[in-house]
Amino acid sequence: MSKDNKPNIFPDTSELIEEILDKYPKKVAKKRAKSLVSNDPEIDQEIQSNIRTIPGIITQRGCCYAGCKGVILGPTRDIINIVHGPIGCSFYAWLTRRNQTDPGPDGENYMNYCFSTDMQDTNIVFGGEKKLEAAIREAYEIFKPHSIGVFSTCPIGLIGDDVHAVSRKMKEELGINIFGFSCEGYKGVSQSAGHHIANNGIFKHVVGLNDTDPGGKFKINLLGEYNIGGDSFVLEKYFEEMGITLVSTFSGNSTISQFENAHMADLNAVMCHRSINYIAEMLEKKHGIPWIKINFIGADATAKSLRKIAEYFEDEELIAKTEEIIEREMLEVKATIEDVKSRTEGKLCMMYVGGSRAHHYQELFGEIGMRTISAGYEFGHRDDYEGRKVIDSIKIDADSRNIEELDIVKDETFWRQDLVDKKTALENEGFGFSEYDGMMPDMEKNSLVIDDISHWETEKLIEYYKPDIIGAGIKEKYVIQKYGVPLKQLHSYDYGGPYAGFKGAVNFYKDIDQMVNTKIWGLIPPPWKNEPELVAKLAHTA
Ligand code: CFM
Repeated sequence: MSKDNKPNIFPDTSELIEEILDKYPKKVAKKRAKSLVSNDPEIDQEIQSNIRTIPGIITQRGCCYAGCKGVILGPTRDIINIVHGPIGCSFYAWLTRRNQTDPGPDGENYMNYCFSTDMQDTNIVFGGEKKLEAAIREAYEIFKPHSIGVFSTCPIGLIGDDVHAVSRKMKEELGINIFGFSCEGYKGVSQSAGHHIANNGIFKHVVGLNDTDPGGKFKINLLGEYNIGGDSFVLEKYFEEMGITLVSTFSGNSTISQFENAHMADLNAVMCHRSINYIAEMLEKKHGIPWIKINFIGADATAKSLRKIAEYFEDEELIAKTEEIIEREMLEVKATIEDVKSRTEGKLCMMYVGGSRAHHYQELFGEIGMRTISAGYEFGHRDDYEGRKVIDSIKIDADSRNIEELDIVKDETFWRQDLVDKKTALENEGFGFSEYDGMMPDMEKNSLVIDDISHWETEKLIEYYKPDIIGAGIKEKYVIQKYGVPLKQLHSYDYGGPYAGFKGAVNFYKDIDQMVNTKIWGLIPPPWKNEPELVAKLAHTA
């Protein structure tokens, strides 16, 4: 035991795993067992992920449409995104993700609107293509946008409306860019399929439309940063100060016009590997633009990422400016850590978020001395857990085969041989490109890694580990709080943030300090403590 009475090495998890699985029918237990791994960072371990959730298990996953419309295209302000489907699918399309935007110099911002074709019984029976045409025309007449995206919900695929044909027809009629996504909710096993479909659609219909040089000496795209709670605003300031031209961000605080120009950048910096690695790969294949993995969650991670970008450009002035920013910002970071650490050191957290965040936030918690005893993704793939080295060994199943892989060929006109050569030269000096080692090597021995965690499993873990805080989402929040454990929403940040960059790290330390040190949740007895509880057994085991 260390001086704060917390064990230095996490306890063996075999008993806990057994207890969790024991509740499941045999077949289910066998399947779930492959998604619960007692971590050992020293060895390669396989975790089952990106497969269908077993019916009956309460998952936190979203759908393909959520990943396409909500996650990737949702934060882009100057495109009208029409949801083709019943009105209910549009509720969560309306600013529930806290992806912020500034209105831009032209004020073209449709994010505070909600566009839906509002499909009714008759449209389901007789087809909704005419209604979609009318909706596109109406949206165009009112707003005169220069792009419209159409997003298919489940019934659209079932009744066979061709959103692509309608988009092509309307593109011709109205003379603006209009394109559709076959992102029906049931496609794939989670929102991850929607990310891929959105990446493909933007690459096919938008990227490369504008060859104007965006100007500046150092041009980058920031991929996989969505401006939740204003994160991108913090990062944009650093880039501006460094003299870096941010050609495009996919897709926090972004515009479609930026995407059109993305192939003119010199480097792709990838933040959320899960949701956007496809664009990075395609830009490299088609244009020769290299990509690096960066992370702006955590002060040390931010410093490391800014340095890596500066080093890539091999410019003394840029490197010096970067160091100046880091030194300046670290003053507040260090002072805040010094203040809060005595109250947060040794506390335990657990984290279950969609993809990258369950990994990225561990470092941020670590900076104030907190340890992650268990973490997992809702929909990450094996490479997000184990690193990209496993990509070739991932079995392609029917669900992933369903998602189109674009056939990308070299663009001779806009091929950056200079960048290809630069990459080779830097690689020879040990600079890492196209790398992501995943979450598991960064986690402690005996920490429990769980893919697509269920409510039952979460409850068992709370009883067993008694964590000081859990980072997850709205679907878990109130159940966990009733267990007396504070919950920080790591999707929407509740009402807080920004949490990216140095400023964001400072905000996070302060918020977490307050949360893990309040007694309030322990003072509210949950209903099951005072009221009778019904307990049932599964019929097959009774
Ligand atoms: Fe990437 Fe995201 Fe995430 Fe994600 Fe998401 Fe999100 Fe997330 Mo919620 S793109 S994978 S699909 S970092 S919306 S901004 S917080 S589940 S961990």
